[in-house]
Amino acid sequence: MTKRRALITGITGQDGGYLAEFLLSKGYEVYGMYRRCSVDDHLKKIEHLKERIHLVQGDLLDSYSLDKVVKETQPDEVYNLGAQSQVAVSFHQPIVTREINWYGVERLFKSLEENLMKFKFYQASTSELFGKALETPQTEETPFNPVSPYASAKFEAYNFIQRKRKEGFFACNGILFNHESPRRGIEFVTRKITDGAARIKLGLPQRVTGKDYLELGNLDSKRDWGFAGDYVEAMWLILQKEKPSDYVISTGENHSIREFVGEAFNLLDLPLTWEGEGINEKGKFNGKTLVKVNPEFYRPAEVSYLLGNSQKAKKELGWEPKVKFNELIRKMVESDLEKLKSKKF
Ligand code: G4F
Repeated sequence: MTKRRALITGITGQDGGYLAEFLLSKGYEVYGMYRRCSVDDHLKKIEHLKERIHLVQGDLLDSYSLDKVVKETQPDEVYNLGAQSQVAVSFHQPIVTREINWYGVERLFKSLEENLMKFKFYQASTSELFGKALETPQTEETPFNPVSPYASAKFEAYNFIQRKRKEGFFACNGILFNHESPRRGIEFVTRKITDGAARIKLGLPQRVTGKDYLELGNLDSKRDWGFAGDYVEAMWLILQKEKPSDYVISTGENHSIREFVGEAFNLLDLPLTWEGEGINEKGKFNGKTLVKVNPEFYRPAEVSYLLGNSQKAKKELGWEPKVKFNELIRKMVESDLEKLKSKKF
């Protein structure tokens, strides 16, 4: 029997690697698309997969390259994970964000439509679409209220996918809430915290600032954090349904950034006490300041409260998250400690 072929865009990102591993375990032939400029840095992240998947060069900004990738790979299933994924960056680079996160989806879909008879398409949609959420918890029925250029672009892509479905294509949106892991980039708050806390524990300076304390932005915002390894299974399940649809994927539990910080430091036997408010708030251990607020990390428009309800995914896909909040932080903290101890940073 011929193997089913999957094309993953954004193969060098956190989810790309986990999804490739998952699809390999299901017997797929996996093609991972990467951008030329990401070769040096990011391919390291999927070093362990290089012998088992096919790497193809392509860019969501370039239709010519997408045509080539589609013709070469002829996928049965396409997982569009490639994106400018940093919300904060989108405020400074709204145009490139829109080009990749919205028009990039249209370009890729056009290539698929023009070159293939049949394919299934998974679009990485996001809980950022809910923005200043209009109801809690958020479900597939909750109206969107995006507040960042990142979310606006993803909103247009979401609508595009729904239009394609109405035209008869098997196209689905996975509305994934935040999902983290030891492979998360340091630009995101969870990994910044676990790396930063592990450095403090080992007496090492912070990665970017070189300081002996961790600097963060808004400590009050709340996120529904799950484990990326659990969430890639949901992506696959979404494409295995008989009928295409959109699904919220979340844990149903949320926590503030402050709680995440507290738990990470607790795991390292550095229990913090919090003093002050707003930009003057500090996290201290034995009188020493280990965490400070720096308004530089505030966003022009903040999404302050996200909480998902993934009952539809549970009912229709049989999907439920396995890794809980504390376990997720433990995995990340332990991994960072180990990496730093073996100087893999
Ligand atoms: O970790 P974050 O940067 O993730 P964010 O913005 O929620 O977006 C992530 O999840 C989305 C799913 O909902 C994805 F669509 C998106 O691609 C990405 O993966 O920030 C989380 C929260 C924010 O409220 C932010 O203001 O943490 C707050 N925060 C506080 N201090 C910080 C910091 N965020 C970052 N990155 N760095 C800080 O120092």
